[in-house]
Amino acid sequence: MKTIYSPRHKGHSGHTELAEGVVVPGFEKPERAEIIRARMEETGLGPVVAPVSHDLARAKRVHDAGYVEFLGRAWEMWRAEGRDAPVAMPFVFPARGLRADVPPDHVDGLLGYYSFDAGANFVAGTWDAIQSSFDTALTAASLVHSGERSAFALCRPPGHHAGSMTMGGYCYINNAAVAAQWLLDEGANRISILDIDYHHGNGTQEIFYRRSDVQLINIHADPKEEYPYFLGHADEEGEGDGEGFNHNYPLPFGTEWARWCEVLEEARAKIAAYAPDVLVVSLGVDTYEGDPISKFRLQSEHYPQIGERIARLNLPTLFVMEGGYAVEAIGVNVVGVLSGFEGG
Ligand code: Q9C
Ligand code: ZN
Repeated sequence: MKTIYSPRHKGHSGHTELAEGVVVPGFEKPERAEIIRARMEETGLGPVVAPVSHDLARAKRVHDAGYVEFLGRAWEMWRAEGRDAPVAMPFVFPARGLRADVPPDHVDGLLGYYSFDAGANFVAGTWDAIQSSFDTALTAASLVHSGERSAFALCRPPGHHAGSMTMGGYCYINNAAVAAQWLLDEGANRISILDIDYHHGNGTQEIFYRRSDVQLINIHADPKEEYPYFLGHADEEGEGDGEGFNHNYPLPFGTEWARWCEVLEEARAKIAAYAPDVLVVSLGVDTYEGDPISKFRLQSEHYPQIGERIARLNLPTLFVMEGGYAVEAIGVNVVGVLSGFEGG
């Protein structure tokens, strides 16, 4: 299996986040992708190749055009305010009772207008990293489109929390959604997205909620007790044309392999019944017992079994990197899924 990877992700570094009332260094840091790439090379899973540049029009197929353009301007607008602060972050949001239909002019207003939380911040290299992550997803998608059984998009920053016009949860462009739409635009009829990140993929759900050409299955921590809190309940089944094509499996804190795997089997049955042309896996390994921000209890030995079960669907499969923050184990766990898929 080929891995698509760009060192340009490293420009997105030195940013911070709010955690438990304190501004701390971002958990979503460059070491994550570097440790995965090192493990890839060490295990000889397959070649690691650079992405090809793609037109941002492909991102605007699932995102608001003004949103994508703001992502490209946010850092220069921040600097134009004469600020020395090395991190641009939002602090005011159009929540209930406020107007969400008029984009403000000021960068502070725009950062909040296009965010659902304060978790997608900008430093000087963030936009370049976002673009490289987008290119990585689409380059991997084109490999699968041209007949490869699978490909791995080592995207950073991740994407599944990013909605049609909202960033958050370390995500800006929704790489998996952009890849799914690209595959449809290139001739696929149906795509399934299996999101196995610990957190609900609220952005992907929002983007495809009214559509029947993308089936979305999410296995994640129950939003009643875990981030993103405001989407991911079991009764969200899609609307309009999309009714019946969205499946959420919220699970409690402390979920272990036995239960998680039962749910994966339900998900596999749903995917097999839908019979997609391509399966896109939003691959997060923050389900790991050692993850610093998560509360499931999967162990490293379980990740190859996930890959092996996904392979049994016998579908062209695109893996897109999402979360996973136990940096010392992230390489073993991600490469575990991919090598399990390839048959050990
Ligand atoms: N400081 C992904 O896994 N909340 N995003 C963190 C701990 C945000 C996770 C709280 C978690 C976002 C792609
Ligand atoms: Zn996550």
